[in-house]
Amino acid sequence: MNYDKNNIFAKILRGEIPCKKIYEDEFVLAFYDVNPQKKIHALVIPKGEYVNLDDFSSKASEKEIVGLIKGIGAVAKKLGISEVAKGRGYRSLVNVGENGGQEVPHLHFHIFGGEKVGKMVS
Ligand code: DGP
Repeated sequence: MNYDKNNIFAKILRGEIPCKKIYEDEFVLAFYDVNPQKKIHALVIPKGEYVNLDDFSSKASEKEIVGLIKGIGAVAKKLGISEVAKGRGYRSLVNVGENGGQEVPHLHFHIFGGEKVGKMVS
């Protein structure tokens, strides 16, 4: 699986284009989606170069895998939507490839919240 270093999220990671940052640590960067589908719509991306979840699950180190999952939890908490933060919950999903509807070829988890998210798949 070839990683395109010029994809938009690679450019955001390098600071070449701006984002509305929510959270950052050693393993992840989280920022608001430019085209929000719900009241709160965030994206959490690993700092490593992974095309999608297949690529990540087969090549990422255990530290990176744990870091990404913990990062998603940290972002939901920071946004005040996690049940840990006494929020009302949220949905996280990841699109993979053509059938999954993935547009940007750098792995990203969507986080939707701030309101009832609705039907799981339309
Ligand atoms: P997906 O279809 O799962 O690949 O979702 C890609 C998401 O990325 C989509 O909801 C819009 C968002 N997006 C695309 N370009 C940018 C950008 O330049 N900045 C930000 N913040 N989000 C972007």
